[in-house]
Parts: sequence; structure tokens; C-alpha cells
Amino acid sequence: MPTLTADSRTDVVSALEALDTRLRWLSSWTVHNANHIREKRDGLKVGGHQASCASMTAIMSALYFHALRPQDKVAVKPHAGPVLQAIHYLLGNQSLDQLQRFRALGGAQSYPSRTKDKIPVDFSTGSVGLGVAITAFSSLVQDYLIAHGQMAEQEAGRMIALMGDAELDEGNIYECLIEGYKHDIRNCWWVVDYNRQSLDSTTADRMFRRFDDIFETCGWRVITLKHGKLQRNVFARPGGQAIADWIDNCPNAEFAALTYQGGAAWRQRLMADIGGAAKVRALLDSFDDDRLAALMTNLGGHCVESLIDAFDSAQDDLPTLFIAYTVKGHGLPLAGHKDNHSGMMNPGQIDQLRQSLSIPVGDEWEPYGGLGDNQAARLKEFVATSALAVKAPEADAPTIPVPARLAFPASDAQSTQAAFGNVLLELAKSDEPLADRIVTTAPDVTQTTNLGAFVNQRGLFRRAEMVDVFRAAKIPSAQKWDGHAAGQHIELGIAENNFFLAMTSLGLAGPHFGTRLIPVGTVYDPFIARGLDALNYGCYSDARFLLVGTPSGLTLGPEGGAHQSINTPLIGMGQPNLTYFEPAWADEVALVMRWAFDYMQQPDGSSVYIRLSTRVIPQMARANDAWEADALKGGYWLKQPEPNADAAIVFTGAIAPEVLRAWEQLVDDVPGIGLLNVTSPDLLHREWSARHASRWTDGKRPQSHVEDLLSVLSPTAGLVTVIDGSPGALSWLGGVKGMRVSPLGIDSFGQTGDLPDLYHRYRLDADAIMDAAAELFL
Ligand SMILES: Cc1ncc(C[n+]2csc(CCOP(=O)(O)OP(=O)(O)O)c2C)c(N)n1
Ligand SMILES: [Mg+2]
Repeated sequence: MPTLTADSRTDVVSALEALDTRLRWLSSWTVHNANHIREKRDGLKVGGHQASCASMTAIMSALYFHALRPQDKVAVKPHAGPVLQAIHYLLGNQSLDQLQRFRALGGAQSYPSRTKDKIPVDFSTGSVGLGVAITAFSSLVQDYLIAHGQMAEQEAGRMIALMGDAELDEGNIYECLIEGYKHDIRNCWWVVDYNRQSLDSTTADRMFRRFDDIFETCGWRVITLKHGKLQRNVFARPGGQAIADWIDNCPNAEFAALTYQGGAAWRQRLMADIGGAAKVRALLDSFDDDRLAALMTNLGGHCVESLIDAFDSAQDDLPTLFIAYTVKGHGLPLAGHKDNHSGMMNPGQIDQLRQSLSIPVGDEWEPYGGLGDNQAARLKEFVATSALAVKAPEADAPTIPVPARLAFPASDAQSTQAAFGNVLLELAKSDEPLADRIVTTAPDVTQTTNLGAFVNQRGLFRRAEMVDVFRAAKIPSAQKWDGHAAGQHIELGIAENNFFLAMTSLGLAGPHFGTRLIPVGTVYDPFIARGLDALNYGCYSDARFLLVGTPSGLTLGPEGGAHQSINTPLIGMGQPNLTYFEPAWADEVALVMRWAFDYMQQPDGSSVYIRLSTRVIPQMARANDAWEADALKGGYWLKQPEPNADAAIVFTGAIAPEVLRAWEQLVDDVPGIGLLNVTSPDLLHREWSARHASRWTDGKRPQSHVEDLLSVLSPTAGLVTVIDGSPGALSWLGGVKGMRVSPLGIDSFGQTGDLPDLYHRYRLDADAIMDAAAELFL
């Protein structure tokens, strides 16, 4: 950011003001084109948010073309997406074609998207609140990388959120504030577009100054930009203080309504309320209606001078909240109207706006349309020399080698959760490069999900040294809970939204900072649902992490129905950019984890979710490794059926002992019966349906793995499917070859009990499997 002399400051301010206008026009026109000019085929409203954009154009002009440094990253308020598109259009990073196809197939996206947009997008946004909080976690990740020597301190950027004021209603904002305070985050700015309007209405007056308290309590500096320079100058004139006081006391809804009504209404109201004082009357009389309206709406967030002063004043690394007062729809005929969120200028109104900006008909898309040649050239030059113009695109971070096999201590009986912890412990003790890049995290369930051993070995991450008081006092404990800069576990409080946002930020370290981390996070499987939107957000952003849901299912027994996850297999199957595995034995856990560490790093890979259990079960004696390749494709024959066999039992996960017992009892009566272990219902189903679809797209119809597996059975065979979770995760297998299915699983809430009772009550025991088989096969 350049230091400004008085002269250059005047130039910068006028350039930023001109850019504010350009952004307001281009964003409005982009939305207008999509709704009123582009051909419509389906009668659907295309949509777009002209008022939300206009609310932020000055803020974004001042930020992007003055305050932003190349290393900074910004999350843009979702419905200000067209402003970001316009910025990149001016920078030459966005094509006219993309703008013209805003919200159409293959065109600029409605809300900034890392994966779908052609322009550089640092953070996807859309689900309000998440795009804000993610910046706090990314600043934590940046600190982690600096502390681990993966990034130089001087390369540190600011993680900035441009947010709507209604986003302050989202609970995840406050969860993240608290977590951020605990971790002493820095280099984070949140800029609130404080237009005091949400989607439905104007916001509560009572919140005035409350946000200051909340943020300051959490260690943030709060900078409020309430009045623009014009207002401040007028307030200093005789009679001005009365106007200032009047504005300060005006309820949000009334301010908005007067804004919409315009200059004459402002005058009438001000005269009625404070016009008795002679100096006020004289002051008001010195403004015509238009200038009075401009004065009254000259709020801090529309004044580039106030904005650059505010940004310039916050050059240390303290997290900072800028509350920039704005008018929703500023500069548009929609300004202030409470219904303007989805409101749009009609063709007459946009034409008036065009004329007011001297943009000739036909020049609407001209980046600098309506400006004189000299001014256009100066502005172009200003944009071309902005810090943003030299920002390098995201680079591919080098991949971290993954060992050919992951070691784990074999034992006769163990749980998949214990195996997970053991694999990590072995890695932690190794000098594998992979081990150094693993970052673990959990929302206050580190110990109960078996991450403890890894943490003991690799330590807790803290920027400032943190002594484990219990250890220092020599009080016996299984946990070494010392925190230091080299630690590799990020301790999180119990807020699953934060957990998934942290995983997202960690999983974007590669594209964001050019150096990879391998995030491994554990959560109680049922509480995935608590952070589901943040998980979806992370997947949509194509962040890469290993999610471990454990423990899971009815198999939790005495923990009862509130903790027994039922539908997570369906979440695992239904969530794009997340591949779900549910291993049954320790060797499968090690195999899947190794695969995951590799797959997470592949360009076409994804995040991986493994669903684990605390149930200790006897381990399989394997004759060889032949099962492994199929296991990684989603399933393998644990007991190969005889050719044309009439039956198979299909199962997933820790219910294996019941399934094996049933199989052993059935094999005499149903000769050649197979036993299929589905390690990933997700991979099997996804490949099967993708191959079906490919027939229509590229004319080929290669056989899928699940078809290969099932084609050894008789075409009229029956399947008993068994999973400790929603039976739908496996019952679809009947559709692959048109086989009859008897699906066993959990459809209703569980309850407390021991396993024999629960498996019996919910029909997951060997008897239930045999009953189902008898009905189908015998
Ligand atoms: C999680 C979530 N819930 C609801 C919405 C729908 N929605 C879009 S914008 C918005 C509120 C807009 O208000 P504000 O954040 O103040 O932005 P403004 O348009 O006023 O600038 C809502 C409720 C959403 N995008 N995300
Ligand atoms: Mg708002």
C-alpha cells in the first residue's frame, strides 16, 4: 500500500471514486443483462442482487485498488459476487462472455466460487456466515505454516472477509470469534457492510454498538465508519451538530425509508424534527433536494476517503472489525427500500442510470464507458498498477510422498477406531515426510477418538509456549498436553462448525499458501450433522482433508440413541467431493488411510471420510494381499461365492462378527453362498451410476466394479445386506442386476443397551440375518 502525499491522495481518491461508480454500473448491468436482455427459456427468474452490490462498491473499490496486497485473501459477501466479477473484468482477468453469461451454464457464478468461476476466488461464499468465519481459520493456518517453517513471516497476508450485516446473526460467527480468541489469531479483517438491512427487513436498532462490545471482548479492534467526509464537514458547520445528533438517533427503518423517498422527504422530516433552530434551517436551505439526499446518505462505507483512512490506520496484525455504515442500493433507485434485496431496476431505471453516467447506448460493457479518453486512460493505468494486478495465480503445491504401506500393530482383536489411532501413532514415531505434514484436530474429542497418542508424540500447536500444568506438577495423566510452535494438533472447542471450517482452511493450505498440509480430523459420527453445512462448504471449496467419524452406529451400545449415528453412511454417499469408507478390520483401516493420504493430494481426488467404531472385534487372518485392490474399489468377496450361487450376504463395517456367524451357519444350507464386504458403499455406487451415465455422454458402457462383483452370482440370486446405519446405503445393490434384497440396518432411533440386546432388538444379529436369508434363499 503506497504512502500518499497530499497530491497523490487526491488522485487516488478520485480514481477510487470513479472505480466505485464503474463497479456499481458494471455489477448492475451484469445482473440486468442476465434478467432483462439475455434470452429466457424457462420462465425462471434469473436473479442477482443489484442493491447488495451497490452497498459495497465503494468498500470494494477502496479495498481492492488501495488496501489489498498480493498476499492478502478475501472472502466476498456472496451476493456481491458481480462486484468481484467486475473488478476482475477491469483487471483483465474476466471475459465479457463470462459476464454476459452470469448465472448461466458455464458463465460467471451467482456467488464467488473457487471451483466454478474463471476468475481467481480466494474463498467460496454462499452460505452466509461460513465465508466470514473461514478467514479466521485461514489466518490460524497461516500462523501454523509460519511456525512450522513452511512459510516466511514476511509473506503473511491478511485474511479478509467482506460481509453483510445480517451475517452477524449467524451463530457460527460467534463460535469462531471465541475459538479465534483462544488461538490469538492475527492478520484477519472483517469489513461489515452495515446497511442495516437483511433479506427480509431492516435490522434491530438495539444492536447499535453491541457488536463493538462483543468483538472487543474477543480481542478485536473495532473501527466504525459511520459518517462520510461530506457529513463530517457539514456537522462542523453552524447547525451541523443537530443534524449529526438527528442521524445518530434515527431508527434504522426510518433512515432507510427516507433514503428511498429522497431529498424532499429528508427536508420535510428534518424541518419537522429539528428545523426550529435557525442555524439548522439555514444549513438545510444551503442544499437543494438532490444534494441534501446525497449528504444524508454520505455514510462512512460510501466514502472512499474514510475507507482508505480506516484501512491505512490498521497496519499492524491485530484482528480488526470495520463497521462501515452503508445504504443498501446506494446510488440506485432501489436505495433504502426494505424489499430491495432481490429487487431489480426496471429497464427504464437502468437506462436512467446509464444516462446519468454518460454511457452511450452500445457501450454498456465498456470497462471505462462514459469517461473521457484522458480519464479513462488514467483510470486504466491506475488499475493496471494496483497491487492486485501483479497477484500471482495459485500454484500447485508439491505433493507429499505417501509410504507404500502404513504400519500398525497387529493384534487378535481390536476396533477400527483403535487401529486408526495406532496407524497415526506409528506415523508420528516415523520420520516420514507425511508425518510432518499431518495436522490433527478435533472438536474437544481428541482423547475419545484415539488421537491422543499422536498428540502425545507430536504435541499441541500453540504460537506461544503453553505448559501442561498437570505434567509440570507430575500428576499422572495419559496425555502430554504441552503446546508449542512445532506442535501438530490444533485443539478446538466443542463446536463442529468450527471444526469443519478449520479442516477446510487446513485443506486449502496447498492452493492458498503453496505448501500442503494433510489435515486429519475426528468427530463423533452423529455430530457430523452439527457441522454439515460447513462440511458441505469445505467440499464445495474442494478443500482436502481426512474426516474420521467415530464412534458410530448402534454399536455404541450403552451410549444410547442420542449418540448412535444412523444416517451418516447416506451423508457419506451423498456428499460430493467426499469419499466415504467404512472398514471392518484394522488392516482395512491402514489400507484405506494410506489410499486417502494419496487421494487427497490428487488433482481429481477428494476429501475422504472414514466411519469407525469402538467395537473390538476378532481380526481376519489373511492368506494374502489379494483382497486389497478390490477393497480400495469399494468391496471384495470375503467369502468368494461359487459360480452362479443363489445367494450372498453383503455387509459393511463393525457388524462383521454377526455376519460371519450367520454365514457360517448358512453355508451348509445354501451351498456356495458368498460374503461380500463393502468397504465403501459410496465408491461402489458412485462408479456404478457414473458408468451408466457415461453411456449417454460418450457412448461407452464399461462394467463397474460392483457389476463385476455381482456377476459371479446367479441372475436370480438374493442379497441380504447388513449395515449398522441406514439400510439404504446397501439396499440399492439389488438394482444393479435386478436381484431380490432383504435390507438390514437401522431406520429408527436407537437406545441404551448392550450389544446382544440392541442387535437383537434392531435386527442386526446373526439370527436376524439368518431369518432374512431364510425368507430369501430357502
Ligand atoms: C445460511 C444461509 N441462509 C440464508 C441465506 C439466504 N440469504 C442470502 S443473503 C441473506 C441476508 C442478506 O443480508 P446481509 O448479509 O445484510 O447482506 P446485504 O444484502 O444486506 O448486503 C440471506 C438470508 C443464505 N445465503 N445463507
Ligand atoms: Mg445488510
